[in-house]
Amino acid sequence: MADFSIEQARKITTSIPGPKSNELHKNRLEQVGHGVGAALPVYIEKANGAILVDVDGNQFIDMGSGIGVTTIGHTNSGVVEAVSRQVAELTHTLFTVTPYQSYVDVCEILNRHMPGNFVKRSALFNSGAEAVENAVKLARKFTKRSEIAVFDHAYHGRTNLTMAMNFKNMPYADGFGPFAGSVTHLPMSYPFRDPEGMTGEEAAVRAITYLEKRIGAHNLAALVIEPIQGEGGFMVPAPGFLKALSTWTHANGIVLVADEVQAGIARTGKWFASEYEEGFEPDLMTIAKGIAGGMPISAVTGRAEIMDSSHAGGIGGTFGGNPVAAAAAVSVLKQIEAGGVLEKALHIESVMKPRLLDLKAKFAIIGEVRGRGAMLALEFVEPGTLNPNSAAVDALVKHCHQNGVLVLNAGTYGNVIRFLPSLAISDELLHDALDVLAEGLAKL
Ligand code: PLZ
Repeated sequence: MADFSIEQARKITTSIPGPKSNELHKNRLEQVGHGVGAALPVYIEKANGAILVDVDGNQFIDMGSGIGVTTIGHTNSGVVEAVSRQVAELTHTLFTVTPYQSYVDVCEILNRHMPGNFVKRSALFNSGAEAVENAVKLARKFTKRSEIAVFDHAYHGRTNLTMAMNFKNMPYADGFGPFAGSVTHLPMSYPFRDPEGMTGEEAAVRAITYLEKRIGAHNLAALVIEPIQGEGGFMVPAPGFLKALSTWTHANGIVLVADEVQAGIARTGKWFASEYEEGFEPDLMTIAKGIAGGMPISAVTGRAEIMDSSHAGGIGGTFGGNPVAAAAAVSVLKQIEAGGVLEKALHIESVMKPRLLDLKAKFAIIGEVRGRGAMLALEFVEPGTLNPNSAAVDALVKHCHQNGVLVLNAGTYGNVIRFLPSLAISDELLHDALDVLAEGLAKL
């Protein structure tokens, strides 16, 4: 991660967005459907490491990585080389027509690293939502049951089934119904907002009791959970919660699906966020985002008997595991295997957490600092209460953007700022980004 083609520094020389971005945005609004949003309409021309360069020449510190995608850094040289080589050799066959080796290589590496002492297999797709859809298909086929359960504050995608699995109506579902049925929403372990002192086991009993009364364990095909919630606001469940759910699903023949789309692939300092809780043993994992340095590819990895439960031809898609995306994924996964990447995520936590805690001590609107590795967040409240403070988040995000730090909001109440920096980021850039945030807090 040492050589950078773009100076790793923040540089703002125009108003934000700059004049060229404004010009492009005017045209975009005429050409692109308005349902496609834009958190910060600066038009990006190139990127490298942890820096984005816009068409006006401004340089932003990227604290979002395209929502946790360019985890090993923008235009990582290994990924660039693998993609360039692959694109000149073979771009498509459709793996289910005539196969190629790189698809199998991606599966083999994921199988090797998914936790759990059982035989694993994988299948590849294009997006996180598609992986979630396929995990549910396989769980239903395997169990011959129809019902699935998800958690409050969850996010699983934008397809019809995954819209029904998300928690928030706005912006994901409003007006887009009718929705898929057989989806039950359960209370999540949310330590900051749960009754004081509630343990993970107690939070699990709350969810399980609801499910047993409302649906019946024997009707349940799958329980789908993000081991650390992403869009919902980086909630890390109370210790014991994930393990208790795991014990219960396994005792009742329910397929446990860990949605690792946002928290997985080195982001939290382990291959998978699920590994943080001993005794939490997912049967299937959905994997996407950070797997291929920005190329679109996703996976379902899990127990061989569940992965094999579909008849041949039941699982697939034209572009799933495309050769170019697969080549990028092999490069990323091999770089993680080579060492140093997981350690870097933990190092980022060791730099950022103390500073975020320091800000919490100074500013009463910060209710909680949470997350793991390079997946950290601040939840904002009205001082002395649990009332969500989304106005503070809006103002702070704007301040950061104006000053060349790309941060993202999150949370059911829009009151969370999340940090998903690239693991190629230097300590200097992290401190610089946090200085800008601190300045914004002082100004509020
Ligand atoms: N599961 C846990 O975080 C995607 C959404 C961006 P896709 N999260 C970012 C947006 O506004 O559309 C996500 C996730 C978890 C599934 C998904 C869906 O992944 O690749 O966006 O389909």
